[in-house]
Amino acid sequence: SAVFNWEDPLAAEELYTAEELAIQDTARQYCQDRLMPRILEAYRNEDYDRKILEEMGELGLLGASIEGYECAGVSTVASGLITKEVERVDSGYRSGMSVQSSLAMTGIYEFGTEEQKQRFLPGLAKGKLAGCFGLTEPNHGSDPGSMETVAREHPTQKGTYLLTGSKTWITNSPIADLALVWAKLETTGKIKGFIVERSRCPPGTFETPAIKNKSALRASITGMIHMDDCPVPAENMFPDVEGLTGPFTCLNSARLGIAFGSMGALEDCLARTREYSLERKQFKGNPLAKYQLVQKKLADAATDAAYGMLAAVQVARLKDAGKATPEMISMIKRQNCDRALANSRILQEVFGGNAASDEYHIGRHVANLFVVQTYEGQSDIHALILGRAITGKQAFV
Ligand code: TGC
Ligand code: FAD
Repeated sequence: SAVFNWEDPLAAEELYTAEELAIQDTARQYCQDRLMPRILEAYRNEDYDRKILEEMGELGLLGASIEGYECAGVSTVASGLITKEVERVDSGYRSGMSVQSSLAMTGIYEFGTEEQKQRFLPGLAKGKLAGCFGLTEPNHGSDPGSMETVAREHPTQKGTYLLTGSKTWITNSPIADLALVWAKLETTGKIKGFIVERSRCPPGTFETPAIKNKSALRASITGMIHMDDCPVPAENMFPDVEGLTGPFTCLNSARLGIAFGSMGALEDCLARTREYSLERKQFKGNPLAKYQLVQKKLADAATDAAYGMLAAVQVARLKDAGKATPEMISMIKRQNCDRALANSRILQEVFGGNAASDEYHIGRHVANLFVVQTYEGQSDIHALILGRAITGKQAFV
């Protein structure tokens, strides 16, 4: 007969294929055996280990849903489960993987020429190359359509563009071998995508200073991109896509991944809080877990995590069937991030003063989840995307 499993209350695992379950196991084992032991020092010292990308590459975890080009070609659910296992350890590790896989690789896969795909995707898939995705600018975050970065044709060298402008809060930029940069063509004002190869940029034209002393996501590396007449060959531009459709197509993939990932972080908070509440005793030797107010916190978190997983799996399946819309992805990105943040913050209370010690991990998840709710479209921006879809009225401007 059926048994209730608090770790998977609505039996989401029933929805996975045998292959997806095996991929989840592989990812979990790697994350718990290899990432978990590193996280405290990495977070304390803001030290992202570049080798992680290669380790993930060896296991086929990068760009996992891409077909060909040395990628694993797994389902969107399997790719989501990988993301979830990484974020169960830390959102920063997931961030480093997401920009590589969902943003840089997806962009090249969806919009690159065959030559671009052959040149860049295998190296990115193996983690030999590190990629980043430059959309956000110092003056334009939620409204990337107003970006100031421009690409102008080289006055004398035909077939070369010169990129000028700054991007900020760019995950992986300080270690990136290539940056997928979005810039407006000077002639048309239309947004185009460029693959900027660091090794081909003359000194002073492409700088990627790190943003230090972050209060969250400290286990990922974040920086700026400054471009000053940075020469990029026309063969490194995506030929056919223009406008925001380019970056937003990549974001659809990354946002769906975050809907899974944030549930990994929440599940970790729940498991740690449950364990702590069973061990910690207050008032006549009773474990905290015996108290009703504590049980309600656990019940709320377990419920939101279970609902969030079912919704993410549903949208991932629809995506593979060609039936997912960007609004569905906005809905689950927003809801899962909001619920993960709100629940983790409440679960944190169960640890009392110990929550202030990083050894208990809960404070790190809470700090990270604030950023996860902010990047890839802050939750209120997703509310406006949904509001526009529901009413037909646009409320951004
Ligand atoms: P809007 O008029 O809505 O659309 C402009 C054009 O884009 C098309 N489009 C989409 N295409 C594919 N997928 C989507 N989700 C799309 N959304 C829009 C649309 O059809 C239109 O095409 P066309 O041909 O008619 O031009 O554009 P808007 O300027 O009004 O946009 C408003 C808004 C709020 C929707 C948008 O700007 C937005 O989503 N803002 C949030 C910005 C954001 O998400 N930035 C993310 C930066 S990357 C990042 O954070 C990585 S962190 C990763 C990590 O470390 O893990
Ligand atoms: P703003 O756009 O200034 O928004 C501030 C607040 O105002 C938000 O709460 C927002 O919801 C609200 N707001 C804005 N407009 C409206 C409106 N019309 N109506 C109501 N409320 C509104 N970007 C990349 O391109 N690549 C990356 O790899 C990347 N990695 C990141 C890593 C980290 C650690 C962080 C913190 C950010 C990263 N980002 C990246 C940037 C991220 O996508 C932006 O921070 C995010 O899109 C929000 O933009 P903003 O910070 O400029 O906030």
